[in-house]
Amino acid sequence: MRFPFLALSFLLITGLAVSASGSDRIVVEAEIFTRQSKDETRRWYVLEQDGEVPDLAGAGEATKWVGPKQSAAASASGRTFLKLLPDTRQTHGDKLIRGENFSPEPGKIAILDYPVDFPKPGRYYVWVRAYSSGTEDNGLHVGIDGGWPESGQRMQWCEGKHAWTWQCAQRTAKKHCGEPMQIFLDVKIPGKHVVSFSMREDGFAFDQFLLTTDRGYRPQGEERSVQLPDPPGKAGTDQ
Ligand SMILES: [Ca+2]
Ligand SMILES: [Ca+2]
Repeated sequence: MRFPFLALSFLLITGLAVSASGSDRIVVEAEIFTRQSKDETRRWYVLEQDGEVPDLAGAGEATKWVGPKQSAAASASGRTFLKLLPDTRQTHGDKLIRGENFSPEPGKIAILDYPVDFPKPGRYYVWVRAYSSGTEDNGLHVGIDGGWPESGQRMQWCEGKHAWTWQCAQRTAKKHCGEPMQIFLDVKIPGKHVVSFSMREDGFAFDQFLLTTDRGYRPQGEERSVQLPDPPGKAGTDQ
């Protein structure tokens, strides 16, 4: 599924901020993806405040999957977010089907692509703003340029149920709720790259993501998109 018309919006909404300390921050709305692939069993749907319930094309009862969650749009950035549907595993008691409602491996199901212009090489920590309602809708994978490094696997949320919550933590065998600041992408060559996300658990609700070289940065609330970078020598300016 492609949204070519979103390409321009991407340029308008995606932005880059350069903080006083010289670290970089890139904020992207989840709904401004440029490509979705491997979406036969699960697909990301755009949900908007006061928007229409999307046609799930036979994938399930739209009102059952969407209705209870559409209210989350009221507090999402841009009043719009993505929801991975259908969500057949909502509680631990629901049957776990690998390759359908759960994917321990990254890059297998429901891949979203975002072109991102990295201003410099470095380690970029990946934060995602998610809305989790239970224990089976709070996992995601992130990769870059078609690769899925270990440091992008098993993003995990435990705290912040029923509210949009930023997290940058990796689920590990020792720490199921996630090791903080263990989700990152190493960029060796600056310039354009493609950042991708894929399903770990169905039902995931995805509002924004943020990339930063500042390990100490902590996103709060709706992160504001910022203007595209100024010519070299000038710092970016908040809108
Ligand atoms: Ca689920
Ligand atoms: Ca959003």
